[in-house]
Amino acid sequence: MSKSKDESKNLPKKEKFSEWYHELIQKAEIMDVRYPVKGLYVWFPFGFKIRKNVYDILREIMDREHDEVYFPALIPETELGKEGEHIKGFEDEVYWVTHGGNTPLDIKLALRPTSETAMYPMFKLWIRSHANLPLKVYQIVNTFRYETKHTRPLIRLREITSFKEAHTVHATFEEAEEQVRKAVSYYKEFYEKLAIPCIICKRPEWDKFPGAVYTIAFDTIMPDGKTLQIGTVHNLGDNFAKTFEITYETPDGDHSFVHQTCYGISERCIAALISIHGDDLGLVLPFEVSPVQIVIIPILYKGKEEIVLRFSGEIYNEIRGKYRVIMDDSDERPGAKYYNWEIKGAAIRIEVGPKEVEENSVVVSFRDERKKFKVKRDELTEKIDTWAKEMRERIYNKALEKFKEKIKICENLNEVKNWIKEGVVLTYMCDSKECGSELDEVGNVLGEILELPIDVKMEGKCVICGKKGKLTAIAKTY
Ligand code: 5CA
Repeated sequence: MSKSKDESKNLPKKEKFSEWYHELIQKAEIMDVRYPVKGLYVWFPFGFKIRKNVYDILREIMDREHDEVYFPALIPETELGKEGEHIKGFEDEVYWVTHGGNTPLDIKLALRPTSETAMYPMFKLWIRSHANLPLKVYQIVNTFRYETKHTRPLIRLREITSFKEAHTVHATFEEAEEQVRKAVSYYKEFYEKLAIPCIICKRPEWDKFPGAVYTIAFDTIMPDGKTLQIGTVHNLGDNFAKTFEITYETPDGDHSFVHQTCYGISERCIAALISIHGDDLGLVLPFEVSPVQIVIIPILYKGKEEIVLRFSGEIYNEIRGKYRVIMDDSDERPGAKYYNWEIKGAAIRIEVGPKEVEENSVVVSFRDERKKFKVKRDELTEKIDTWAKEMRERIYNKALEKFKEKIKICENLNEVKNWIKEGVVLTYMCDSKECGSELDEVGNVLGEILELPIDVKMEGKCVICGKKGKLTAIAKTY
C-alpha cells in the first residue's frame, strides 16, 4: 500500500483545492475512492486511525452525560412516515429495503437516514414518569442518504459511516433549551481541540432540520471560500413527542408531552481537519489526533549504522509508552522518508545521525513549521507535551488567519454580490421573509450569527430594507 516518494511529490498545490483534496485523501491513505458504488468510500487503515483519534475526543465529551446505545439500521415505513415534516424532508433521500431474498416485505424497511423514527417509538416505551427524565443517549453508526448533489469523500456521502447522533428527552421546553446550549458548548470544545474555527448560526426557518423547532449549525470555511456544515443541534420541541405519543406522568399525576433535542456530527469533521490545516506537502494534524505523533528517522552512514540505530532505539523505547511513535528504519533514503511522513502529517520529526549520537542530542522539526533545531537528548521527553500544545495553538492561529481572509463585512448588496464569489459574507438582515429570500438568491443564508471567533457588531441595518437587522452569514456551501 505504501507509495513511492515520486508519487507523493505529485500532490497538486493546495490552491487547486478540489484536486489537492481528492489526491491527498488517496495519497495519505485516508480513503480509497475506487469502491464501485457512487458516494461510498473505503477507509484505509491509516485514515481509520485518524477517525479513531478524532472520535475518541468526541466520545469522551459525549460520555460525560450521555449513555451510548445502538438502535437498528432498518426502520419500518410506518414509523419513518409518521412525522409529516420529517418525512417530507427525507423522502427523496431514503434507500428502501423491499425484499427479503425473493420475498417482497409486507412493510418496506428504510435504511436509517438518521434515527429519530427508530428511537422515538422505543422512547415511548421507556418513558413513563418524570423519574425517567432527562434521557440522554448517543450512538455512532452509519446512516444512508441518497444524495443527489455532487458526492465527495468525507464531505457528501451516501453512506455516512461515522454519524454521531445524540438524542435527549426532557420534561420542559426550557430544559431542552438548556440542553441545546450544552450541546453547542460540547461541539465548540470538540472543534477547539481540532483547531477548527467555526461560525455558529441559527439556521433560517426554511433551512432548519425537518421536524425541528429550530436548528443551530456549525460551519467552517474551506480553502476555496465555500462553507461546510460540520455539525447541527436541533431543538425538536414536542413535535416528535406528539407524533410518537411520548408522554410522562408529572409529580401531580398529569400527563405531559416530553420535549426533545438531537444533535449530530459526521466524518465531515475529518474533511474539515484535512482541508483546513493541510498544506502543499500533505496532512498537517494537531498532535492529539495525528496517528503518528512522532517519527524517528535514523540517518545511516556506512560504518556508523549500529551506534545510530542503538541510540534511536533507546529514544524510541523511552517515548513509545506515552506517544504514538514510529521508528522508520526502512531502507528508503531519508528524503523519501521525509516525503512519506510529511504527507501523512507526522507531527514531530526526530532525526538522529552519527553527529547527534556524538553530541548526545537529536534534530527536531515540527510538521507545521519545518524549521530544524537541536535538542539535548535528556531534555527531549519532557518537552514533547509543551511542543504539542504550542503546535495546536500555532495551527489554530494559522487557521484563524485564513478564516479572517475569507470572511468580510459587506455594507450593501453590491458588495455582497461581489464578495460571495470569494468567501463568506457577513451582513445585517431583518427577519422579513422577503429580505431573506432576496439574499438567499445571492448565496445560502447560513443564518443569524450566534458566535464567531472574530469581533463584529451583532446588530446593524438590514442590507436590503434598512430596518433593524441581525448579523447574518451568507455563503456558497458544500
Ligand atoms: N438527526 C439530526 C441530528 S443527529 C440530523 O440528522 N441532523 S443533520 O441532518 O443536520 O445531520 C447532522 C450532520 O451530519 C450535518 O450537520 C452534517 O455535518 C452531516 N451530514 C449530513 N449529511 C451528510 C452527508 N451526506 N455526508 C456527510 N455528512 C453529512
